[in-house]
This record gives sequence, structure tokens and C-alpha cells, in this order.
Amino acid sequence: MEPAARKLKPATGQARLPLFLRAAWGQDTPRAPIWVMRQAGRYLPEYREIKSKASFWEMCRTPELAAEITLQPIRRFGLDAAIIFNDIMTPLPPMGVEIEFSPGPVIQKPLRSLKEIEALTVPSQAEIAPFLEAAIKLARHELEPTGTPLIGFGGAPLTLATYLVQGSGSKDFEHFRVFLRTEPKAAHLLLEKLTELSIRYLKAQIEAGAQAVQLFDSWAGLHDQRTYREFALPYNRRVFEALSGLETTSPNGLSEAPRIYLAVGSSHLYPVIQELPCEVFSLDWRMELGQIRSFFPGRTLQGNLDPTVLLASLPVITEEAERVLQGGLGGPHIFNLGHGILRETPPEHLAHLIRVVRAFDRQQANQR
Ligand code: 1CP
Repeated sequence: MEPAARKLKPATGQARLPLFLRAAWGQDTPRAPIWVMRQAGRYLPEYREIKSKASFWEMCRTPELAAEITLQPIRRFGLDAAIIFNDIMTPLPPMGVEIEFSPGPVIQKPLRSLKEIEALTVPSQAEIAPFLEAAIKLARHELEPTGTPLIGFGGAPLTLATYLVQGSGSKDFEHFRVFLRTEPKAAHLLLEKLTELSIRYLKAQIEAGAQAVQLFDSWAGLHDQRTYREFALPYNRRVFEALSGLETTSPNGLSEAPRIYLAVGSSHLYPVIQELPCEVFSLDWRMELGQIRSFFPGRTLQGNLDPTVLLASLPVITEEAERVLQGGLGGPHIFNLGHGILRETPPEHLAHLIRVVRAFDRQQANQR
């Protein structure tokens, strides 16, 4: 296993690295940095305002809009990291796949045969999403005064394949799971192409200025360990290995972008997932951080408050958040939700959560 998590980057000027990046590189920070998945989204009135005037693709493909949406939650809450607004589906249309959003992705012609998969092209890095590179540069410029780091992201090959074959979100994703069993050769070809695509998509983001990258494997948890080992692990590993050592610009000069892996509903896969060469594992709420730590020795854990907690009262939010913070004490921790924030969330509840996380002194709590 690559001992990636153990090398703090850059070697000098660590004290000036933003808290989020220090924790991502494995430092036990005095308090846990906090950002939340889907922090730019429909629970924010200012997001809905833009959404009322533009389609989802327009929002993704117009650099000024994507940068503006990225900054909305930073202006409102002052989180410890921003995540560039776009979608895991963004690199797929340049492969020759038509996608609409309603509100989740809908593939016009789901892929089911080897012939359809052979016809997919893998666009060059420059062709995939030039608008996203422009949005990253704009967002970085705007974030410079606060020093808030910017996260880039993409979908893991298996999760992208899940949508391409199933055609849309689904409870059981039965077409995709049958496809893996009946067309393994076609599945591997699709995953090969998506791996190359994901590498180019994420490299483009790091080169444009993304200071960390998160690979979303939202649907990995559908599978057993054997299937994950065959159809996910080798491809995820290749994506992460290709991103190792890539330099992005930072106020301290050049520095490497830490790699974050998110799998949802995947506690049964942790013994396999831990083999991935990445610095941070983002975990859902189904197991407590204290129980999970032993699967990922020496790595940073990110998570793992149940997003529905933010719909409860402020005292409940405080209690549950403190439980997560306590569970995160055994090593480096980045506070986040276990999955995306729900659209029904009152924004002031997130503001309260941020106060609770910031008030929690990890050094003091460790001595108790
Ligand atoms: O109606 C709307 O306003 C569109 C809703 C929406 C938003 C806000 C979609 C459609 N995508 C996004 C942005 C988005 N998607 C971000 C922005 C950055 C941020 O976190 O603030 C990110 C990181 C994503 C990632 C994404 N898209 C994932 C992985 C994360 C996850 O939730 O597991 C997935 C699976 C998608 C596909 C997708 N795009 C949109 C939706 C509603 C979905 C999920 C559909 C489904 O559940 O099957």
C-alpha cells in the first residue's frame, strides 16, 4: 500500500496551510475543519434564485454561474473548504452520451451492449470541461482573500457506469447489476474508458487550481466485496495513482492535492476499500467513526453526521454533532455529513452545526 497519507505536503510552511488541507494530509488539528457535501444547492434561497433563471447544465457550463454558486455557502457560513459547483455527469456528454437533469441525471439511451460501449470516445483532457477549468480559476481568485481551499471532484468509474447502464437513479439498479453478470467484458471496457475519462477530468481540475479532489463512489455499496474487488477497486486505484504527485497552485507555491474517496452504504466494503491509495476516507453515518478508524490506520476520516439530523431541533443537532466529534478524536478528522445535505434543511441549522464544530476543542477533549 502506498504510504501516501504519511507525507505532509508541502514540507515547509505547514502552519500556513489551511486547516482543511492540514487535516487532509494527516495532521491532528486543534479543531476539526468542516465543509458539507452539496453545500451549494437547493436548501439555499440564493441557489434557488439562480436556478429559477438557468437550467442545471447552464449553471454547470457557465463559469461565472458555477463560480458564484460555489461561493454562496462560503459567503453565508464561512466553511473551511469550498467545492466547485458542477456534477459527476459533466464529463459524460463529450463521450457521446446525452444526459438531462430531472432533477437527477437521466440518460437518453442507456448503454447495454458491447457495441454501444465500443462507440464511446474518450475526449482529450482539454476537450472535457474547459468551462469547469475557467470556473475553478474564477472561484480560486475570489477565495484568495479568505484562503479557503477549493475542492474538485468527479464520479468513480463504477458509479458513472451505474448511471450509464441503468439510465437514471434507481432503488436497486437492477439493469446495471444484471449487466455486470451477463456482460462482464463490456462492463470492463466501459470501466476502462471511464477510468481514463475520470483521470483526465480530475487532472484538469487540479491543474486549473483545485487544491484537493474527491472521488464520489455513491453506489459502490450496492455490491458485495467480490464484485467491488473486480469492478471497482482496480479502477479507483488507477484513478488515485494517476493523481499522485500532481501539483496545484497554492498561496504557498505549489503543493499536492490530497485525494478523498467517498463510498456510501459501504461499511461491508471497508476491509477492501482501505487498500485504496488516498489520504482521506469519507464515511456515511452507519458506523461510528471510533469503530471505523481501525480499518483505515493512519488515514484521515471525513464525515459522518446523518444529514437528517439537520432537520431536527438545535439541541439534537448539538448532541449528535458532539457525538461525531468525539468519535473522530482518535486521529485526523474532517467534519462533514455522511452524504449530501437535504434540500429541506433550514440554512440556520447548518450555521448552528458549524458553531458547534468550531467550539469543540479537540486537544482539550483528548485530555478528558
Ligand atoms: O435541481 C437541482 O438544483 C439540481 C440538483 C443537483 C445539484 C445541486 C444536481 C443534480 N447536482 C448538483 C451539484 C452537485 N452534484 C455537486 C456540487 C457541489 C456541492 O457538493 O456543493 C456535487 C458534488 C454533486 C455530485 C453528484 N451528482 C453525485 C455524488 C454525490 C452523491 O450525492 O452521492 C451524484 C450521484 C450526482 C448525480 C446527481 N446530480 C444531480 C442529482 C440530484 C444527482 C443524484 C441523483 C440520484 O440520486 O440518483
